[in-house]
Parts: sequence; C-alpha cells; structure tokens
Amino acid sequence: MPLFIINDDITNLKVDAIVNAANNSLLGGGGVDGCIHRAAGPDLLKECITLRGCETGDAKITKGYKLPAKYVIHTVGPIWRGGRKGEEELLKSCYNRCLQIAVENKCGSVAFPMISAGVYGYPKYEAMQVAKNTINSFLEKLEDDLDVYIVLFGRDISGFFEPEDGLNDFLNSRIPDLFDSIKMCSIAGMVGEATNRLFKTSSKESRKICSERMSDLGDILKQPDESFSSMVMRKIKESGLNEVSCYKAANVNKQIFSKIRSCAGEDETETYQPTKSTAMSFAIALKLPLDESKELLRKAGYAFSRSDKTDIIVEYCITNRIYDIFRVNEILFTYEQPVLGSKCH
Ligand code: AR6
Repeated sequence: MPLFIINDDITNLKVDAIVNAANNSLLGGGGVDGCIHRAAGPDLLKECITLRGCETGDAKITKGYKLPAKYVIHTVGPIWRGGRKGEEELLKSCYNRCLQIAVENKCGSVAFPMISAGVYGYPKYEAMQVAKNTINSFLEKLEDDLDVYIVLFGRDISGFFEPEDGLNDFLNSRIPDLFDSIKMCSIAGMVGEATNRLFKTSSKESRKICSERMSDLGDILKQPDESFSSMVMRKIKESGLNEVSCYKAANVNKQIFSKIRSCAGEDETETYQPTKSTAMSFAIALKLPLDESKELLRKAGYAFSRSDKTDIIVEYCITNRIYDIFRVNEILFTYEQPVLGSKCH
C-alpha cells in the first residue's frame, strides 16, 4: 500500500519501475524525459522507437537499461490549457494506466515524477491533488502490496502543498522545550556517570537486594501491560474500522499489519516491536486523541519528544485532528522531515 513523497532525482531510484513524463512521440525531450534517456543510455530510445508513440493519458512500458530501475513506464500527460479541456481526466488516466501496467508487470515499487507539472504547465498544487487522490484510490482497491513514491525534484517544492498556517507558531512555542531538553541531556549524562561509579563499588549486600528485586521483576513480567499490538487491535474493534482500511490509513503494508495482528492477544508469546514511525502512523490511522496516542507510543517504548521536529509536527497534527496520513506526510515533507509509514522492501 504505502505512498511516500520524496525529494530526489528519479533516475537514482532503485525501484521496480520509474515513470517518465514523455510526449506523444516517446522519442525523448527535455525535463524528466531528458534525464531518464540520458541515464538509461541509447538502448532506451531504440526500444521507444518500436512503440510507435503513445496517446495522451495512456502509458507504455520499456526496460530500464542502465537505470537502477528495472522498467520505465512512459506516459503522456495533458498540456494545461486552462483546465476546461479535460486535463484533469487525462492526468488521472496517466496515473491509473501507469499503476495498472506496474501491477501487470509484477512491480513491488513504482516512482512517479509530477506528470505535466513542468513544461506542460499543469498548476503544481492541482497536479499534486490529482496525483495523491488517484494513487490513493488505486491503492485502496489493490490487494497486493505496492510501494508508490511521488518524486519531487530540486529545491522548489512549496507550490505543491497548502501551507499549514498554525504550525510555525506551534514549533516556536516548543523552542524553549528544545533548549530544556538539551540541558536535560547534559544533566542525564552527569547522572549516568555518577550511577556508573556507584555500581562499581556495589557490595555483597546490594547484590542480594538486587536478586530479590529480580524475582519481583519476574512476577511483574508474568502480567505485562497490554501490548502495542493488542492496543491497536482493540482500538480497531472499538472504532468499527475494518482492518484493511486501518493499515492503509496508516500507510503501512499488509506484511507489517499481519505481524501486528499475530502478536496481539493475551496468550501470544511473540511481541512485535514497531518503529516509532509505524507507532505514530497507527495513532493517526486510529484517530486517537493526544493522550491515547501517547499511551500507544509508550506501549511501543517511545514518547513524543519536544526536541525532535518530526515528533512536534505529529503532535501538532494529532492535537489539530489532522488524521489524513498523506496530509501529515505533506507537512512533514515540507519541513524536511522523514514521512510516516512503512514499506515492504
Ligand atoms: N527527477 C524527478 N523529477 C524531475 C526530474 C528528475 N530528474 N527532472 C524534472 N523533474 P517535465 P511535463 C520534474 O517538464 O510537464 C518533456 O520535454 C519537474 O520538476 O519533465 O509532463 C517531454 O518530452 C516537474 O515537476 O514534464 C514532454 O515534451 C516534473 O518532473 C514534456 O517535457 C515534470 O516536468 C512533458 O512535460
């Protein structure tokens, strides 16, 4: 399932397929098309000649030749003519055709540039809306796992997203905490040092106390608290969500969700250790309020840090009930933070 936004040159990506925003001739051009042909080498053009062009809104596949990607899916986006000439339908069709071709060719991962948003003049924000909505609807219906990347290129990424007005104030309000946590780190360093010294001088007596405590600990461990996996499964039941929509709303793949499900329940001996990103993704997907999000994270061994921008942004989103994972990821991306979700590879 997962859909990620990244900032890169698409020709560097080691995915099963990259998409080329080509023209009707399929014989190369400028922009991303030029980059792909240069990186793939002349054999790509030789194969493209055999394809005899492509209609706007359609797509055709070739090998990737010298590219790290196995395939190139060439699509032809519409030229923007003001928005009343069927541009949106044609752009949707580009994404759908490319995704269909990727699935038919058993791709596990596919990366898209912003089709039509360069030379063809499609407005950036609108192009992004079409990209994310079309890809998300396709993935919602898809049974298999497919990792999809939307690749933005270069420095100017702002026009693709709506600004999140309240966030700067929220980040600024956290800055004193950021300094506090730097102070705390140095204090923690000093305490750690002192504890080390104490342990070096521990006597026989203190070792005895230690072993008594260990047996208490054994008792506690026999009745551990509800696990992360069990809380996720419980919350799914309580919210009436179905499991598939839940892991899709968390932007994680089926494999990860299967692990969570198999580790839930009282008699399960195995535990599932999510990454912090996965834990936060489920807090968003389950639309948990802040206190329950903190509880879910704690069960996985994490806390929202006030000295980490990703954590502050996710906390902001939860506080403001922004539970659309793609919107959360857009905001994280705009602030140059890693996006949430987990992929198969
Ligand atoms: N990696 C990822 N994205 C890129 C790269 C790259 N290496 N290079 C550019 N982009 P465009 P279009 C972005 O103009 O609007 C060609 O001449 C770029 O910043 O490549 O569909 C074809 O032959 C922009 O966001 O494609 C056609 O004639 C996006 O890719 C015509 O351009 C698309 O920009 C197609 O125009």
